[in-house]
Amino acid sequence: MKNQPALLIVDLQNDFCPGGALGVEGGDLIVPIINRYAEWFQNKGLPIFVSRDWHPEETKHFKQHGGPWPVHCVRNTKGAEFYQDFMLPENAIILSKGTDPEKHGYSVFDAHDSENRPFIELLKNKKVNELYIAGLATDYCVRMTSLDALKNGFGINVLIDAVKGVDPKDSQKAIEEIKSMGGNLKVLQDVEAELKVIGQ
Ligand code: VGL
Repeated sequence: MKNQPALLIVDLQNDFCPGGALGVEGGDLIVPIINRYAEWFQNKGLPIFVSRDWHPEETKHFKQHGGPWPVHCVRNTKGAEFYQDFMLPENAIILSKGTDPEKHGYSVFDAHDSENRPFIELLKNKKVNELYIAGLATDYCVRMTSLDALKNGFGINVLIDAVKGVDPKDSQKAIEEIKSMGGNLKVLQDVEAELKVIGQ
């Protein structure tokens, strides 16, 4: 089957960037690289999905309700907005996750678009079978999303120059795990070379 790629940018939100409630060290440094990936996919007319953590005020995801995390990415707050330097592509499809107060919602496969359509349905509609994954955080949402993608039969490419994790050791482990399950690791140069020949 022909490859039908799509870009997936995970949780590039204020609360996950330095200064945010759950700031990932260096999370802001990947933003210019992500903008480059987005430009390539946009110019080639390929789908771009952008996820966001979009929690209610009360969720078992937060410490005060028995979960592991400080309050972050509460929907319609500054912390949940996309990071200022991220150039949200015009045609990006926004996916919200973590909306169910009973679930963590780490994986983008738990996310829905504005019409409540699940991510996997959107992928199938667009006949996407290969994801290029960037964003935050390597050891949580990027990891869970990558493993879910593989489980569901999608090819995946983790863009290792465009992801950052909460814990460097856990992030390294996550990358190795993804690789051992069949995921590819790529950098901008690899993807530029692949996309250059599309549509020529
Ligand atoms: C995430 C920790 C808590 C993530 C979300 O987006 O990777 N990490 N909630």
